Amino acid sequence: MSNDVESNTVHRICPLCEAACGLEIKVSKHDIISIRGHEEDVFSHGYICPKGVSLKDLHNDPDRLRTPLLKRDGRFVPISWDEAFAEIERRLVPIVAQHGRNAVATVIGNPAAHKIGLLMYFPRLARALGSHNVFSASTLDQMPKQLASGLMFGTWTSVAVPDIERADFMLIIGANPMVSNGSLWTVPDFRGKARDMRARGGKIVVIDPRRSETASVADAHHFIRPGADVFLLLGLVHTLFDEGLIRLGRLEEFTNGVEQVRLAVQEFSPEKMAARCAIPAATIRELAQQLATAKHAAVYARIGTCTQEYGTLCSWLVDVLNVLTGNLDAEGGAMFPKAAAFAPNTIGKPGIGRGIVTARHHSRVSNAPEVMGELPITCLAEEIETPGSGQIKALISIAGNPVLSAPNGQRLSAALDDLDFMVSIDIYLNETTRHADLILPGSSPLEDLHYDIVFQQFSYRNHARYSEPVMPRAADHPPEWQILLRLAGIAMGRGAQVDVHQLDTELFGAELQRAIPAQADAVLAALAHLTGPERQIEFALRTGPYGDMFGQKPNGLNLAKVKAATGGIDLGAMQARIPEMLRTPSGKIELAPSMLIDDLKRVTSALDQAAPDMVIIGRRHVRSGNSWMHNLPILAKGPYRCTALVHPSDAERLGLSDGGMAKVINGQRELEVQIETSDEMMRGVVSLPHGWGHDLAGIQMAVASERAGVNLNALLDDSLRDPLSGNAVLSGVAVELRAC
Ligand SMILES: Nc1nc2c(c(=O)[nH]1)N[C@H]1C(S)=C(S)[C@@H](COP(=O)(O)OP(=O)(O)OC[C@H]3O[C@@H](n4cnc5c(=O)[nH]c(N)nc54)[C@H](O)[C@@H]3O)O[C@H]1N2
Ligand SMILES: Nc1nc2c(c(=O)[nH]1)N[C@H]1C(S)=C(S)[C@@H](COP(=O)(O)OP(=O)(O)OC[C@H]3O[C@@H](n4cnc5c(=O)[nH]c(N)nc54)[C@H](O)[C@@H]3O)O[C@H]1N2
Ligand code: SF4
Ligand SMILES: [Mo]
Repeated sequence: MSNDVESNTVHRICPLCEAACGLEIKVSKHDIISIRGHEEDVFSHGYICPKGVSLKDLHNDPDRLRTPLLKRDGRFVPISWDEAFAEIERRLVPIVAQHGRNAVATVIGNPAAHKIGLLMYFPRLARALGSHNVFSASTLDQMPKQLASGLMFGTWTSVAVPDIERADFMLIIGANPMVSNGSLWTVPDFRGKARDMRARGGKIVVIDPRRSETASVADAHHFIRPGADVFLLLGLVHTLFDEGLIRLGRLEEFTNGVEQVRLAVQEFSPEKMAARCAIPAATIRELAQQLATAKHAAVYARIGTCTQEYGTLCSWLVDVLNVLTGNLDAEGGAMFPKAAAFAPNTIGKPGIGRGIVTARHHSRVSNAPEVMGELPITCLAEEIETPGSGQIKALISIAGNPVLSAPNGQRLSAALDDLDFMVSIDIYLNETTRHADLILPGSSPLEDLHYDIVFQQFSYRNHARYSEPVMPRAADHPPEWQILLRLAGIAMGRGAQVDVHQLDTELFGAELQRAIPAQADAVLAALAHLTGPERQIEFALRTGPYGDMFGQKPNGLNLAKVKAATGGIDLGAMQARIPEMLRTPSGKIELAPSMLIDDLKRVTSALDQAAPDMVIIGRRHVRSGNSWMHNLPILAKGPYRCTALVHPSDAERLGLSDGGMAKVINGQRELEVQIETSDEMMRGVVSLPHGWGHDLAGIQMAVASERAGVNLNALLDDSLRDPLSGNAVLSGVAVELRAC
C-alpha cells in the first residue's frame, strides 16, 4: 500500500479490530480530511465500520497523551523523554537488584496485537526482563483456543477458520461477528459474506443466549444456557459416533485418537445433555446430522465459548467436530490460512515439530500453570498483594486496561497502588494508567507503519498488505518499538541512553544466528539498509512461504513488492495444508490430547448442576471497542448503550421496568444498572456490555466521563478460571437482579 503524497490520498490497514479493513484516508498537510473504505483493497474491498472513521477523532483527541507524564506528589506533570527513561532506570534497576527478576511484571493488552512495534518488540523486552510474571488480555479472551489448537496441531496460532466463501453450512457458537466483525477469524464484511452464502443456498445456525445481530441474519438460532456449550458440543460429537456419521476422509491417515474420543464421549448422549444446555436432544441430533451431511460445513466458536469454565474443552470440541465430519482442512470447511510472513506453521520443517509445552512454571500464590509463556491475568492482583520471595514490586503495563477489562478491578486498583513502581505505555490517562508513576505515550496508529503479523494467520483469504505512516510524528516522540527497546536496554543493564538501533541490530543478528547460522551474516548485511520492524518484515516476507528467498525465487514476494501494491497483494483462497502445517511431534492431528480427555471429569461431575435463577453475560456494540474507545465523539454519540438487557417476563417477575434502574448483585459486589427489556434475551439471562465504568477518580477522558456507564467486571470474580488455559470466566456468572 504505497502512499501517494501528491494527491494526499493514503491507505492504511485499520488497527481497531481484527477485520483489518483497508482504509482510504484523505489528508492535507497535518489534517485528516476523510476516512473511508478502500475500494481497491484486495482483502476488504471497501468495507468499513463506524470505528474505522473514528481514527480521525483518535488522532485529534485532545486527551490522547503526547508527552511522558511523571507523578509528583500525586499529580502528573509532563517531562521529556530522556528524563522519563532516566527515571525508569533509577527506579527499576534497584528493584531487580534487591528482589530479583520476577519482581518486575508486565501486562499487555489487546491493542498490542494491532500495533507492530508493540507486538514485535514486547518479546524482546520480556526476554530482557526474564520474569515469569507475564500477563496479558489473552487470558480474558482467546487463550483456550490457542491452547486447544496448540495441542491438536502443534503451534499456538494454528487456528482453523471458516472458509465462508465456499461453505454451505456454518454453525456459529458464542460469537457475534455482525457486531465484533469477527475474532480469530479475520473476515471484513461478515454481513455481505453471510448474505452471499445464503444466496447460494447455504445455511447459518447460531447458538447464543441472546438472539444476537448475527442470529438475526441466520437461518436458525437456539438459546443456550450460558456456560453450557461443552454439554452441547459433547452431545454433538456423541451423535456423530452414535449415528455412524464419522467421515474423516483425507484426514484419516493424519489423525491420532479417534477411538479415544469415541470412548470419552460415550456417556454424553444428547438426551442427557439436553436439560443441562437447554437445547432439546432432537435439535442436537439434527445439528449433528446437518454438519455431517452438508457438502461443506464449518463450526466456528468464539468469546462466549472461551470466557467460561470449560473454555479449552469447548475450543477443542469445535475442531473435533470439524475433523470428524471431514470438514477440517477441506474447502468450504474450517481451514488454515497460510500467512505470507511470521506464521509459526510455515517456519521450520514441514509436517512435524516439537508441539507446545505448558506448565514450565506456576504462579506463586494460586499455583496456576504457565500457558504460552503467560500466567492468568486474574492472578496479577494476588501476586502483588502477597508478600514473600517472588512478590511483584514493579509493573510495566502496555496498551492494557485491566482495571476495567479484568474481573474485580477494584482489587487490582488497590494492589497497583501498593507497587514500588509502575510504568504504563499507553495513549490515555485512564482507569489503569492513573496508578502509574510514569506514563509513556504510545503513538497514534496513523503515525505508525503497519504490517499484520497476527491477523493474516486467521484470515478468510491469504494476502499481504503494508501501510506506510499516514501522519508525521513529533520529532522527539519515539515509535513504540524504540520505547520497548529502551526499556529492554535498561533491563539488560545497558542504561537509559542505550543506542536503540545498535541494540536492535544485535538482537536481530542473534536471532538470525540461532535460526540460520550459516547465512546469518550475509542476511544481516543484505538487510543493513533497514531497521526496526521493517527489517524484520522484509526478512520474514522474503523467507516466507511466498518469498523471493533473497533472489532464488525471483517471482516471490519481498517488502518492496508489497509496498508497491496499492490495496495489497491477494494470495488466493485458503488451500488444504495438512500434513504440511502440522508441528506436532507425531506429525499427526492429536484429536485426543490427554490433558483434555482428563478434563472431562469436571464435566461429568457438573452434569446435574441446576441453572441459577439469573446469570449475567457480556455484549459488544459496533460503536465501542473494549474499554478505550468511549472518548471518541463520533462513536460516543447516540443512545446510552451500557444497559442491562433482560427478557420482559423476567422483568415482570422481578418487578423491573424498561428504562428503570435495578441492582445487579454478586455476593458483596453490586452495580446499579439501567434496565432494557427485550425478547432477544433468553429467560434467566441478563446481558451487560463490558469496558464501561469511566467514573473513577483521576482519569483524563472528558468525553468518556460524561457517560461513564458501569463496569460489568466489577461484579465478576477473579478466582474463576478455566484451569487448563487460565482464562477468566466472564460469562454465565450467577447474579441477583433487584429493582431499586
Ligand atoms: N466481562 C468481560 N470482560 C472482558 C471481555 C468480555 O467479553 N467480557 N472481553 C475481553 C477481551 S476479548 C479483551 S481482548 C480484553 C481487553 O483488555 P485490555 O487490552 O486490557 O483492554 P482494552 O480496553 O482493549 O484497553 C486497551 C488499552 O490500550 C490503550 N491503547 C489503545 N491504543 C493504543 C496504542 O496504540 N498504543 C498504546 N501504547 N496503548 C494503546 C488504551 O488506552 C487502553 O488503556 O477485555 C476483556 N474483558
Ligand atoms: N464493535 C466491537 N468489536 C469488537 C470488540 C468490541 O469491543 N466492540 N472487541 C474485539 C475483541 S477484543 C474480541 S475478542 C472480539 C470478540 O468477538 P465475538 O466473539 O464475536 O464477541 P461478542 O460480540 O462478544 O460475541 C459473543 C457472543 O457470545 C454470546 N455468549 C455469551 N455467553 C455465552 C455462552 O456461554 N455460550 C454461548 N454460546 N454464547 C455466549 C454473547 O451473547 C455474544 O452474542 O470482538 C472484537 N471486535
Ligand atoms: S470492521 Fe474493524 S477493521 Fe474494519 S473499519 Fe471497523 S474497526 Fe476497522
Ligand atoms: Mo479480545
